[in-house]
Amino acid sequence: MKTRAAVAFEPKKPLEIVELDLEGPKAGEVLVEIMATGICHTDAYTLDGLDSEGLFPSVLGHEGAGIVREVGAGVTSVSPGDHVIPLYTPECRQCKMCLSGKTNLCSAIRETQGKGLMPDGTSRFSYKGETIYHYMGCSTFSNFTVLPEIALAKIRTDAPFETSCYIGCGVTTGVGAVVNTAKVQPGDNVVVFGLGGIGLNVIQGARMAGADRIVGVDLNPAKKEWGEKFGMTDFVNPKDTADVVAHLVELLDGGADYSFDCTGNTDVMRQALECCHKGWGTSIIIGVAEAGKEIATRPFQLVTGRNWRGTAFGGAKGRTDVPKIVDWYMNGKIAIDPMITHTLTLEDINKGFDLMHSGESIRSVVIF
Ligand code: NAD
Ligand code: DAO
Ligand code: ZN
Repeated sequence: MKTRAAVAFEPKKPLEIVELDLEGPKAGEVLVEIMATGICHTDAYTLDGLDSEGLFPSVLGHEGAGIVREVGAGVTSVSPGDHVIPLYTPECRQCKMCLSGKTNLCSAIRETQGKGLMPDGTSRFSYKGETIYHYMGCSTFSNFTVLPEIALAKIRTDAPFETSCYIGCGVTTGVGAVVNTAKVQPGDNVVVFGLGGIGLNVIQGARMAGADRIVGVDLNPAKKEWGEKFGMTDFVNPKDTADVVAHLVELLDGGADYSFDCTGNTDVMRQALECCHKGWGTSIIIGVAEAGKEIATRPFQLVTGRNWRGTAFGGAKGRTDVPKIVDWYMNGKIAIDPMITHTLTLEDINKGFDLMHSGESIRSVVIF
């Protein structure tokens, strides 16, 4: 079949809207009509050539919601007409990682997914006979896409596509980092670095978990108002203080119980670790740093009881947890609508990247 898609032909170039050829689903695969997709910082990072796994030409996008249109042989967990959210972190429930009970990093299709291919080692997308790669196993910047069954969360049919697509990455990553990875408890003090599409979801996750002080840190003063909407109690602009770490340690009487890096900047990651409380504070890295970047701190920071951890997709097991997060949204436990600042057509998708880079948007969503 044919599908309209925004294709990343080369790094650092705008996406091009073209009609691609799309092969139907093979065994264990599913054809999904994408109804809406968010544009995440990680798409921009790959498009900018900063991702060591980035492949071109490819169909980017990993934050979608849509409807199952066709299933391949042997697919049992979804049927045509089901509403689904694609999962860049699948959940096979059979591999060593899934069965460990210790991680959400399913390994079932990891090798081929990282190479931009379906589990059989081929791509379903092509353009004028040339292979176009999949991205993060999702490729939601295409009106139709093919995914492995284990990479689809079936969700309730009354959830709007244009907002629930955000649960495919930003919401789950931020809220999940708080509840699954950090396991923030009522009364804990939290510091969030970077109040974008991820950081604001960390803030609302911390509020939901009953955190006491929720301190937001951002270079952009406009983010103060944004953080406050979702439960931030204090705002710090690093430009206004000579030593942001010392300031945070003082503000929180010794430091944060939990801190979160939502910037991808390795200098900020160090600040996030070092603003943690001696003896127990834990810093969670969410941001994805540029290829080749390394983190540093004095080892004594860890000797004296601070902990450094990271999280992918908020530690969520997608097929199990994503439908629950959709329920939280539909029941009003978490907010999504105010974070969708812009809706665009596919033809205008490059504007979504511009809005992100200028700091004007929290989330832009493309509606097909
Ligand atoms: P974003 O661009 O919307 O937000 C980043 C925010 O950080 C902005 O508000 C910016 O002003 C602020 N910032 C930049 N430099 C700063 C600094 N030095 N100090 C304080 N604030 C600073 O990005 P996003 O969509 O929220 O994504 C955040 C990061 O999370 C990215 O690196 C993205 O790739 C990553 N991410 C990780 C996962 C995961 O599973 N681990 C999932 C999605 C996104
Ligand atoms: O299992 O080795 C692995 C890697 C899994 C990749 C998980 C994604 C990491 C987060 C990237 C940002 C998502 C938008
Ligand atoms: Zn698995």
